[in-house]
Amino acid sequence: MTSTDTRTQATDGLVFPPGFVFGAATAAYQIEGAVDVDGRGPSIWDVFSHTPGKTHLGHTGDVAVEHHARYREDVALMAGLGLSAYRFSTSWSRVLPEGAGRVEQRGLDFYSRLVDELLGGGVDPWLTLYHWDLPQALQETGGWTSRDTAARFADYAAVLHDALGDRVRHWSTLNEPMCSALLGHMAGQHAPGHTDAVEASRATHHLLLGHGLAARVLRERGVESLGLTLNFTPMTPATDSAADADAARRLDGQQNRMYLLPVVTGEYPADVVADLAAAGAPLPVEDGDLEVIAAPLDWLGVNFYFGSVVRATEEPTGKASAFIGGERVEEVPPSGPTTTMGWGVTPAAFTELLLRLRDTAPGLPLVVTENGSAWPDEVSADGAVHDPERTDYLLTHLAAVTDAIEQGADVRGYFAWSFLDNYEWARGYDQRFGIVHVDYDTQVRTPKDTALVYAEVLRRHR
Ligand code: IFM
Repeated sequence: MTSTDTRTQATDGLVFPPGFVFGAATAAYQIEGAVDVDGRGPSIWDVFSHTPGKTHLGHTGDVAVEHHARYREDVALMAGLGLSAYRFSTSWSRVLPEGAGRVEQRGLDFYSRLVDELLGGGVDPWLTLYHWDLPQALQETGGWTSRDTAARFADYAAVLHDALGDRVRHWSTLNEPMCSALLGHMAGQHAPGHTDAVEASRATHHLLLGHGLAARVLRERGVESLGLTLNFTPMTPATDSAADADAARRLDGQQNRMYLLPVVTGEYPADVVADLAAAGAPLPVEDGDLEVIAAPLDWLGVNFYFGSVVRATEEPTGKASAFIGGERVEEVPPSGPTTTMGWGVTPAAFTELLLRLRDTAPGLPLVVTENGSAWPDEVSADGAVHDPERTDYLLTHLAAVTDAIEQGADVRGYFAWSFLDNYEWARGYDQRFGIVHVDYDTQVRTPKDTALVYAEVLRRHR
């Protein structure tokens, strides 16, 4: 059997609705490099990654995978694989070096060239305005803990849309506000590296308010494909005990419902609001905010990597992704294969999540804006990158999507994370999520076996 036969066989049975969008995703700081080119201002990730001890081996995004210089080659690779869409983020401080006010035309020109290249290659651009890289100038006036940052975000959305709105149809405001708020302000693992529940609570609300204000600006400018990307970690209690059930409720509340419900129902989850107030970290909600946050969307971006099994503990665990520093909860170590991130492989939890979203947000189309896995890849002697674990992950998760669609979830698209190996934030270049391998010494790109299997899925779909 040839490798093409094997690929064809592997994709048997994966049938998606007509018009289903297949793409891959990246984010500006993770791939662009060129941090001091063409007037770009510093972002919180430049500062954080250059702070000793914050990232794996002190890795930074200074060079990343040189996408700023190599975008033409990258778009050609996407087109060659048959991707119909590409999800990328724009760097706020490349466009507004001080976060507000002065626009850097050369920054806009870069994204304009990228968009033209994509359209020329038959790849539809899906633009995300914020993937964690706040301009440092805005951090110095309070960052997301300041209400003003939400208004500045809406101004930035207007600048981007005025420059690219004639060519970019699909717009998303934020990527994973949970991570910006909790990993950045409570766990201290991400920029700006703070550990303060009050800050995390304020950042949560102002991120969501920023989403709502930017969504309004984009709507006023005629955007008809508008979304927000949230990440979800389904939480299953380890046992039937009331304590484990409550542990799962609390984490699900803090990580998932806290970001989903205000957007789709116009209300924060009452249990989390009460927990936050009890912890002395109330949300800074003002009259009318929730109406702004709950403005109708055209699609919800869903990022899924794994589901967790959680149990209650006697002592506080310092659980990272929670508001409450003294949380008495821990994740049960995953069974079965784990990725190099230490994450389990749980496709059934993906189907369950999509079904839950079908029920929580009826009528709102879903787009899987990220899904993928990191493994220890190497270029083999034959010049290829054989990554069977990633291929298996991809195929089982695509099957999980088709299962959900068959059960009535309105899923319209799937973006593999990530198109390229890249800078995995605090984990640096140690984690490879790409479907395309990057040699970090030479910047040579090599599509992994997974990319070829994915291309076959796309070919059959067409
Ligand atoms: O690399 C990140 C991405 O930036 C946001 N979602 C999760 C990915 C893997 O950790």
